[in-house]
Amino acid sequence: MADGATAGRTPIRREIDAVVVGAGFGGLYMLHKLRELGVSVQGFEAGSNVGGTWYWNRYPGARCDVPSLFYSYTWSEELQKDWRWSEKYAAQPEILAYANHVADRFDLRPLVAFDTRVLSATFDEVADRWHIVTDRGDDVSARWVVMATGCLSTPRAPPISGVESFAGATYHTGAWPHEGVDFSGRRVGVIGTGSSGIQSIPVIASQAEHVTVFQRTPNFSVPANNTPLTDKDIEDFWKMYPGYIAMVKGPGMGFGGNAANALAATPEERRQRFEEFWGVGGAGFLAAWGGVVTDIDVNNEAADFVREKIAATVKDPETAEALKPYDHPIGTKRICVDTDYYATYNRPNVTLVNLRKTPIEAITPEGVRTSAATYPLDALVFATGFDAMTGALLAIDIKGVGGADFREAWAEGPKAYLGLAVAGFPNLFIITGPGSPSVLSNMINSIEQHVEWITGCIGYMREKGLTRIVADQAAQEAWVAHVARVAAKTLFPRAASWYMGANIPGKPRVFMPYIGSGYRQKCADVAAAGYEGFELA
Ligand code: N01
Repeated sequence: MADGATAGRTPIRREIDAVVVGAGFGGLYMLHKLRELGVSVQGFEAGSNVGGTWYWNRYPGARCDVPSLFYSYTWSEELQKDWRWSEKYAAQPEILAYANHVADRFDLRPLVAFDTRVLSATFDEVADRWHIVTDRGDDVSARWVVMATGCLSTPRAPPISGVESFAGATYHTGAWPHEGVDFSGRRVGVIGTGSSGIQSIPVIASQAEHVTVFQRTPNFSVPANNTPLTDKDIEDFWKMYPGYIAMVKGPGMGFGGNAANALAATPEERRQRFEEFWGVGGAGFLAAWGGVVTDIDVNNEAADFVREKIAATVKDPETAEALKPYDHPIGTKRICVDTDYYATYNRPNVTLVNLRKTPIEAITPEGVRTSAATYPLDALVFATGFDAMTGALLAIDIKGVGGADFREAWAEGPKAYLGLAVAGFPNLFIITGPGSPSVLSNMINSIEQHVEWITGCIGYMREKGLTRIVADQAAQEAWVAHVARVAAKTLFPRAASWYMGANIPGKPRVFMPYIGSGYRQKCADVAAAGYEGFELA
């Protein structure tokens, strides 16, 4: 189906059982499960097609940092067997093709109104129903609302002075033009060196006349060592599949990491194992030893190891030094996974500008002016990230019981029971919300667990003839405190990361994902106890 197929449609005005907001991996599976349950459901999606994050993030080099075979739904073994990934780490077009394949194969598209942004959701406490209003004039009444709005779906560009005066083209990695961008013969500036910058810079540099990277904070990056997937890889995958399923469906959602005790090993053994994991590549580097994200000494060794790799790769010593991260323990900002990132700085057409030494003063019609120089540019790429985990939810005007304002409820930071539901906002569920493992886990596994839990809950309510479920304030507070306590035992709060909300000026600093163990079991226990911690009516 072509993008924009719902353009010009008539507004939807109907009573329905459930609304699902978002048609990324979370929304697609939620739609499928609700329809299977016999629930009438309407999806809304701001994009012109399915795919969510993979629909929007089309920048050059965009690729998953979870191996493709594990970045696949597990709920249909036939689907899993039919789809053949071509590479260890799939590139964005292939992942988007997979999302489209799922939508077609399970006939999910007719359930979704595309090009439609949900503006508001208002709870009618007499009828126990939500009123959903969209920017296309839809007005839908639904018993349940599921927010499958994504964790990294609200791109953010910093308000640098003069940005609107720039005469060249500007792009954001999180909202990349569908037709692609040809940088041949152009002088390109890239602001930002998180995962998006680190993935896109080598590809842009291979095309552009010159790339100037404006780096404020260096990040740790591990090589992907991406390879094509062979028949043998697929065979091996299926051999270990039952064990993998047992792990992800186990009590902890795969948390626990590698138990290898770094402190019981010699420095040579520790180094040897870091080297092995570096050779394999990918974010799994952090699991080389237990304790990398909890013990600062182990962490320092891992960080030193990566800094040595940077020094060994980047020929210019000043550039190498500027690329070494020192401001946060490794892993406490999302570790980046790259292809040729550090080596790209050996290219004659790439310049690194260290904004810690020479900050940006303004963007001018010609380019970027720092305290030391002006860099003339034809194009400027913002790889400056997202208002993570809360941005998409807070963009919707949500009013709960007694007119409770969702934005006010989260004014001091997000508060959700199990990351799934919010006190004061009945019959509203969040997929991979703050307070759940979410972005610290394999998102596909977490999405499946939430979708299945929500489906079970809605099924239970229908069976019992219940019209309202709402998180209990005390249960929510206890969970939020637990999430914070667990995070405080790790090194994560030491970083000014988007996990902490630190990339958005004024955003409350709260460690948003849940990093404890036993999450899946906890959710199952809550359900088994008749939805303990919820009030049902
Ligand atoms: O965003 P980021 P991202 N002047 O927030 C810089 C996922 N993801 O899009 O750290 C100059 O990490 C900012 O600098 P600083 C993944 O979970 C996954 O790269 O604030 N610079 C930083 O360098 C990831 O973590 C993949 O000092 C400014 C950068 O912009 C998450 O998405 C691929 C600035 C933003 O980095 C977000 O990644 C891509 C300013 N005023 C993304 N403001 C996969 O591999 C901000 N910056 C699956």
